[in-house]
Amino acid sequence: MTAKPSPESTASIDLLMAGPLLPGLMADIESRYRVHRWWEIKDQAAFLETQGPAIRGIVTSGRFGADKALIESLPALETIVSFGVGYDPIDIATAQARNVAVSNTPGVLDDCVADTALALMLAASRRIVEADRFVRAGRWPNEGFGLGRKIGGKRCGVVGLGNIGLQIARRAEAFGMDIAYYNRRQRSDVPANYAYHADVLSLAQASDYLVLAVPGGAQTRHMIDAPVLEALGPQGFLINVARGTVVDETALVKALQAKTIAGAGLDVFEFEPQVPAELMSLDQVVMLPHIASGTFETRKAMADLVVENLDAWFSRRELLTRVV
Ligand code: 8YV
Repeated sequence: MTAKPSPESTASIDLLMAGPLLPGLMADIESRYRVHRWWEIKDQAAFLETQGPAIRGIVTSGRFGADKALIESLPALETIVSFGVGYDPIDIATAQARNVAVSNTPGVLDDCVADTALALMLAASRRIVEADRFVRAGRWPNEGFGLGRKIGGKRCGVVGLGNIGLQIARRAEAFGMDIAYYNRRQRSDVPANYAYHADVLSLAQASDYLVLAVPGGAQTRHMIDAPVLEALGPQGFLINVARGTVVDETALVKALQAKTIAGAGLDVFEFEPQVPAELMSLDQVVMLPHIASGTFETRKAMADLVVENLDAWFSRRELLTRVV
């Protein structure tokens, strides 16, 4: 960890915080910088006019982002420091055009996100959440529960073999699964037994579990559509720890209702926190409220990296984990 710049040197730096972050992270930044809480400002247009010219940094997250209008309304903006690896709600093109440096928090959350993918695979296949509901409802003394499906010996198709995808593959391998993947480019630095597919449709055809680990944004929007779900087939599960936008959610609901796929484990949704009402009654779906990185340990590491990026920028114009 690098030394923090002195509070005297940062106290006069104006930052815009896009939304509420972890309390400890906010307290740390607010104790050393002059922070303006965007979401608490009643007249944002008036604020931009009077105080906007002083803002040198935006602190945000993969949830709150920073759009074109906001970036363009801050003439002195130098950097956008974001909490989270995904930066799809940050307008990167506008940041680049304005010469604004952007950072995210890669690396530190790979384990927890991959753990969550495996948790969802197991939960959906072994019907863990449904079984819990069965016990709680007092049904055990009078009824049998039925069987789940084994994941060992099945085919795990990873969509996006980046840092997180690789951790998912390693874990799935440890559970006895065969690994295949789709990536923009074939990777030569991964085990030779990881079978490469040049398109998602062919990977879906060759998978029992299709696990999504690609970034969000326009390039991957609705990459998982009706034909891909059909290719996954009635024994197949869709697992999403990436972004809800990667999946055509209407097509997914239809496939689950018609049982043309076996089930799904979803940490993210197309219009989160709104979840399609149709999914609520389907036992073969396990749903989480976007918690894949949500452990004390990982969120602390992400918060530390946000602070390190901020301090590195304002002490020496560097970002440790720079996107652009
Ligand atoms: C965060 C995430 O919860 O890192 C990401 O891209 O989706 C999560 O780890 C999110 O970015 C914080 O809002």
